Amino acid sequence: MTKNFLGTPLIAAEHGAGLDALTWYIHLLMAVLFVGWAIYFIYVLFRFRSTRNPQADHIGVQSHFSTYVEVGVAVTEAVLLIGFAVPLWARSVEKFPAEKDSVVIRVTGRQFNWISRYAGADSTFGKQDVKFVAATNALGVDVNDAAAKDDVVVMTGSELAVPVNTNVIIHISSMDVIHSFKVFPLRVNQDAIPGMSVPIHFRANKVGRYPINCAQLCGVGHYSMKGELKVLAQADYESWLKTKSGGAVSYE
Ligand SMILES: [Cu+2]
Repeated sequence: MTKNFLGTPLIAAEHGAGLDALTWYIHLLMAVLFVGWAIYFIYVLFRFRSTRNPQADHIGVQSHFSTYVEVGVAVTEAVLLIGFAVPLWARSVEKFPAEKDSVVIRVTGRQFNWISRYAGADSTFGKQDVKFVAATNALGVDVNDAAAKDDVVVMTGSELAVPVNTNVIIHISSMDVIHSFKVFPLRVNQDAIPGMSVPIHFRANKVGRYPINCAQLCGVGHYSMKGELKVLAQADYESWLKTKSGGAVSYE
């Protein structure tokens, strides 16, 4: 599919084109069924009108045409499901890249913003435990853990950055109610559920700034729970990360 007939948003991730193509094929099948049924309905109204058929026909339809059409529709649906939907799900949702070859981020939703946390230079996240949660330590990070020292936490602005053409894994969680992390151009959407950490993955292929939306009605401030995901060139990503850490972490 080259033309975007459905007017879906810009695609900025590798798996996006396959997803949009499947959506387009399903719409196409539904359009064919809709038009087919409408034509059949009008034909039947005309063909079996009472003036032409004063007596009911007890034998009914002799031809096998409808059976062939039904089999055709079933085969098309099977091809869409087995040939497109299942492989797409397996590739885009199930098949995760290795963490060592990916940028790994933890994103936590709360009423009403997103907090992102990066592992820093050592690629290891500092330990977290609910017992460390305090007014100055919303994520419950163990500040005595050596691995926590270089972690980067972006608390304000619901801001997130990832490098382009790189595998990204985001572990999504929530601090209070159910939120949902949605970035249309990256074709990712995952509920943020308290007590759970659910990973998603993607590979962004277009540099840009894309809106993060909360896709679950999560309270009175839901409308304001939007952020920005920046897809940056590798060098820009590294300098962005530096501006955020400043070599130290503040867990306010
Ligand atoms: Cu929300």
